Amino acid sequence: MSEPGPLSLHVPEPAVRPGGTPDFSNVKIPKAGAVPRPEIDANPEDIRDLAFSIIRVLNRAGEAVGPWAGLLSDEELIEGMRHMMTLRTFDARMLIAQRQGKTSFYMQHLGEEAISCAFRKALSPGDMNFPTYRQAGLLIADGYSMVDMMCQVYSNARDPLKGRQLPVMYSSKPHGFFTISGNLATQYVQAVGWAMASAIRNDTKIAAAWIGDGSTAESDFHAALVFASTYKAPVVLNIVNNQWAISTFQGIARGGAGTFAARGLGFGIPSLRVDGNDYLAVYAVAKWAIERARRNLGPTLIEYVTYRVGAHSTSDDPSAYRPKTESDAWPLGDPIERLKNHLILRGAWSEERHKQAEAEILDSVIAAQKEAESYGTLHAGGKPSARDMFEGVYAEMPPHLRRQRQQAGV
Ligand SMILES: Cc1ncc(C[n+]2csc(CCOP(=O)(O)OP(=O)(O)O)c2C)c(N)n1
Ligand SMILES: [Mg+2]
Repeated sequence: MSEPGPLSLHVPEPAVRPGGTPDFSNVKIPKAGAVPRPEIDANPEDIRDLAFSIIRVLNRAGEAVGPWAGLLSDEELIEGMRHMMTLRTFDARMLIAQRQGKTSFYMQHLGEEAISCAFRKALSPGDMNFPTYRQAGLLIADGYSMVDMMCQVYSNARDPLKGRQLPVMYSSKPHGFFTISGNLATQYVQAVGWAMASAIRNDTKIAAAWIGDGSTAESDFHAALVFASTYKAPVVLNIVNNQWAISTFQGIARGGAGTFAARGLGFGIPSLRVDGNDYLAVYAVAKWAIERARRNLGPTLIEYVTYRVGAHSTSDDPSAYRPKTESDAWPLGDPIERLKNHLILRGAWSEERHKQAEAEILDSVIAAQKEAESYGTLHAGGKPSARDMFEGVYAEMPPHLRRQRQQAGV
């Protein structure tokens, strides 16, 4: 054998950079309906393949096919459609509001609407999500007030969080939406801890953890999996793989694992991959995992395969690191278009009804925006009181804060 040469590091690179032709030939997409639906008490060893495939229900023709289909009625699907359209319209209005200086910051969901909207419909009241900034559909699909959401984005006098959180970092206990933390991956340990507490109290409520592809590189993600696996905590561990973590492509955090779902296998956690742009598939897989948790069968890990069509946030310019046309080349399509085609095929929807719904939804979002703006925006109108800064953290305010509050005269 020859002498070994000098060592070198392997640094994964995305397939294409700006100026190149988008290429997703590495994303292997099975036919819709091709992946089996195991019993919810299946032995994790027997369903390892599900971590390397993609569960899909809607085929290219818009039909719902295979063992994961058939769970939702026309009415439920139309409701899901409206939720996704509402989230998209909400995003578009808030993006403009940021450009107009009414808020400092905004984060969109463009292309990822099916995931949070469908997941919420599979949960029960009292269950708790530990979301990231890209799951506002959990609130929209649960009927949370858009006015309150906008007031939070504007940090105005009616902001439920009183200007203490970055815009889009909502919080609503009654809607099962734990306060968003900007520190990525903290959601995972908190969700598993909450789920363990629910089991210790012999309660019936389950938790859902949320994380992005990039954030799975954080140690909190791995620590959470240890606890979920050991104690069989009643938790659904969601990974939203939208291909990018700001300018870093998913291959960096995925590393040598074939898929993000495969991360769960080493922990003996049933791990599934699902088409994140297919409302029916997301709902079906969420339902499966939630039922497992509820029946005390333990955690399930779900990787949603999707694409972040918009910029990471209003502070980001994706043309610096990926081809401008990459989102057009994304092979799993657009979640709203796909559900629309399916509903039309079922005879439950039409182009005209879609246009009408778009107009109605835009009207309701604009009305909510007008109302929210009557309470102020970032630089105009009402603001939370400076006194609020001191409230709501300590049961008993420490002396140094009391002094500061006195100095501020509030
Ligand atoms: C602990 C921590 N590290 C870094 C950041 C800065 N940061 C904010 S979002 C982000 C990218 C996250 O990407 P991903 O997890 O894929 O989620 P996505 O934004 O794609 O939904 C980074 C690095 C942070 N907020 N917290
Ligand atoms: Mg990402």
